[in-house]
Amino acid sequence: MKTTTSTYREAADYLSGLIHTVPQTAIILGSGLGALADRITDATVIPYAAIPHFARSTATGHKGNLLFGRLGCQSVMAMQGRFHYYEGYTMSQVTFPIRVMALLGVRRLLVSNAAGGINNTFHVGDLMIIRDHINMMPNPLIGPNDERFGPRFPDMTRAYDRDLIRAAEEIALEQGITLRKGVYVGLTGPSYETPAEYAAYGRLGGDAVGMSTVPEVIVARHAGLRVFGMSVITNEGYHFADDFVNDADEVVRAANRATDVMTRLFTALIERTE
Ligand code: 6GU
Repeated sequence: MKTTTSTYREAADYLSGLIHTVPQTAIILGSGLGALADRITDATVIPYAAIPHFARSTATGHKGNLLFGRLGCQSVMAMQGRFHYYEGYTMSQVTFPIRVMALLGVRRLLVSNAAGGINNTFHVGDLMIIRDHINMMPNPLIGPNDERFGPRFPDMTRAYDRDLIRAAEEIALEQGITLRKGVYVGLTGPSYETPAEYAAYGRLGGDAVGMSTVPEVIVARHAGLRVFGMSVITNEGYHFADDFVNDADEVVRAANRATDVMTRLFTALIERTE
C-alpha cells in the first residue's frame, strides 16, 4: 500500500463526516482495556472495513472498530483492536490510524497492551506504567519523511508524557491501585521469547516485553501527540523452571482479569488531565 498524505486525509475526512465533536483523546484498547469500550456513551461505532485505507484486525481477542463518544465529560475516540506487525501488516498499516488521529486534531494517545514480565519483582496481573521503551522492531518512520506530520529526526527523550505519568500515579494512590513502572521492550513476535532472550532483554534494561505499542508511540510522538502507555503483566518470563511455558490463551485471560482496574484508572486519567 502506498501511503501518502492524501490517503490519511481521505480517512480523516470520512470520519469527520460521521462525528459531531473532535476528540482530544484517543485510546488504543489493547489487551486489558477491552471493557473500556462499554463505558463509552453516545458511541458511534465505525468498522475499520468501512474506513478508506484502514487495514482490518485479525489477532485473537481483538475487534476492529473505531469508536467515537464520551467517557465521563470528555470526548474520546477509541481503537477497538489494533494492527500488529506480526500479522503481516506493514509498519505504515500498523500506524496509519495514528496519523489519521493527528489529522483529526487529537492531542493525546493512551495505549494499553499485554506484556511478559522480565523484571523478577513483577507478577501476573500487575499493571506497569510504561516510562520508556526499547524498540527492537523496524522503525515505522523509515522512508521519505512526511513533513506535514513531523521532523525527519524526531526526539524520543520524552516519549511517555511525564505529566500523564504523574497524574496516573496520583490516581492510583488515591484509589488504592498498585502500579509498577518500567521499560517496555517492543519485539516483532509472534514467537514468545526463549529463556536466553528474556535474560538478554532484562540485562538491556527492559522490565516487560511485548509485540505492540512501540510503532504507534513513535508515530504519535513524531506528530507531536502526548502519549501515555500501560502494560498488563500476563506472564513471568524470568521463571526458568523446567515447567514454564508461554500460553497465548492464558495471556488473554490474565489481561482480561486486569480490565476493571485498568478501565477505572484510564477513565480517571482522561477526566483529570487536559
Ligand atoms: Cl511473554 N512476550 C511477548 N513478546 N509478548 C507478550 C508476552 C510475552 N506476553 C504478552 N505479550
